[in-house]
Amino acid sequence: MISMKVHGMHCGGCAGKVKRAVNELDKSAHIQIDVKSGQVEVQSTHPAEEIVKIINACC
Ligand SMILES: [Cu+2]
Repeated sequence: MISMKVHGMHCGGCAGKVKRAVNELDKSAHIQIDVKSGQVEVQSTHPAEEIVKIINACC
């Protein structure tokens, strides 16, 4: 599981963007986002670095 802090994510819209971006890469990924703390947890079979890259690119 990947657990990371995302800066610049302040509302449900941002969280939705992150979710969509990850799901585009991996349809079966499980994503949990806490908007207040910016904590994002992703369960995916894809390499962590790819997931992190995609999340960083959309915020
Ligand atoms: Cu937002």
